[in-house]
Amino acid sequence: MIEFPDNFAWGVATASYQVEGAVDADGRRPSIWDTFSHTPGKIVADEPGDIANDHYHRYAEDARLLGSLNLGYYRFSVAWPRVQPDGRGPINPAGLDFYKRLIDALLENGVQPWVTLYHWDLPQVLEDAGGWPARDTAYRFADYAVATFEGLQDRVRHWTTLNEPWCSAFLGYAAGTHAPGVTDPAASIRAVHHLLLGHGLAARAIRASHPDAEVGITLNPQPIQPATDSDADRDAARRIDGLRNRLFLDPLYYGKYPADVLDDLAGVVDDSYIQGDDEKTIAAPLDFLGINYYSPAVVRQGADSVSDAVYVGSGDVESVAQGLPVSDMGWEIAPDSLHELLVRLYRDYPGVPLYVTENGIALQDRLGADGTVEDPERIAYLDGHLRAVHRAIADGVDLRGYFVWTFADNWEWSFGTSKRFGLVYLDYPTQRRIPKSSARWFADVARRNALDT
Ligand code: IFM
Repeated sequence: MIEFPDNFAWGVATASYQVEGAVDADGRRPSIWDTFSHTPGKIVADEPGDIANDHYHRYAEDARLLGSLNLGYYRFSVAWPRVQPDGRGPINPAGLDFYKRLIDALLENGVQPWVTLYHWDLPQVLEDAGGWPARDTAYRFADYAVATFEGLQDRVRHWTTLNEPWCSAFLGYAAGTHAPGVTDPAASIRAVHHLLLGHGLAARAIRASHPDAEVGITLNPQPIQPATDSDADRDAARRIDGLRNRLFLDPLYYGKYPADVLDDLAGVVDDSYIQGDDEKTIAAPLDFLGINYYSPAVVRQGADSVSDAVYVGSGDVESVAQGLPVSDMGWEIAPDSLHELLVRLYRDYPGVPLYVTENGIALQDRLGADGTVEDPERIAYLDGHLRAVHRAIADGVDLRGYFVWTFADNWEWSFGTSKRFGLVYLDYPTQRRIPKSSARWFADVARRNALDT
């Protein structure tokens, strides 16, 4: 048996806009994702997230199902436009009450809540006022985060400020494939800074008032390798590792942006957006770092003008497929790279406990005629990645938990409901939840705290 440490956290993760639906309920106002998903051509089949898993109304059933899967934790996010619909000012008690009901239902079923304060659903009014490229949004986030924390802290120990700020900044403001759909490289870099500043302000304020709370952030760092040993490819890997990983990790851990990355970005944006003690504020002490891992990248200096829109300021860098098996997202499956990533992170950024806060695979799952969903490829994927996690722990990484993305199939951003990541199958026409074979497998792993050898 491959045993995990005592008290290892087993869980699943979701995000508000991907599951809740009920977009007009109880005072909620639009987020950038409501606007984006209602813009023709942005989402597969033009399918917005208005209903998604209708979790807003079905949370009690979901909490029971989560409990039946032996899960210690449910990681979910709070919708800012539900709790503070105008992006500033008073809290909407009806919005906050939803999360109180959800948390109480989880606790009744033996599941601990793990709250993410921001998983991409910025109130549209704040985007209209400049969005993340505007400095004021950092302060608006901190106010919202503290108010939400105050409202729920009696029931919740673990708090994640932001989920994957790389996506918010680079997919949202550089590539434009995520809300708000902007394609302005300079804006994306300012967005990075204000997201991190918002994190730092919020984390400091929460810690100051409640030293017992566990406060961290979730990033989606990626192992980046050069396609060849050439100087050009190695420099491409340095630049992309800088943008994807060090641009976030260095200020969070060491209170300083990496000088080489700021140099790379000099032609994109001047650094006047970094003011006073901002970098120190960002480096608020972390109780944990969450890591969302799906796939590594191999990059090379591209020919002509081939470049990826998220590789801001990097010129003609492109990622190169390695010919590995891929998920239904087209993402290459490489569990060893998770081990490599965890070991590298804990070496370069030691001292803070790590959690894998997302890992999982999209597959073309089918509901069988007998009413079951068999997904052996997902079991193999999770098994392989859990072995990589276990090896990292054996190698000395202080890794304390693992969360599957995701609980039930849900609304996968620009892919709508066309991608299925869940342990539980969502039959959208009936909203029936049907645990897949991977759900039973994962429940058993969580119960035993171990994998078979
Ligand atoms: O669905 C997303 C989630 O919202 C953030 N991390 C990656 C998942 C799969 O794309």
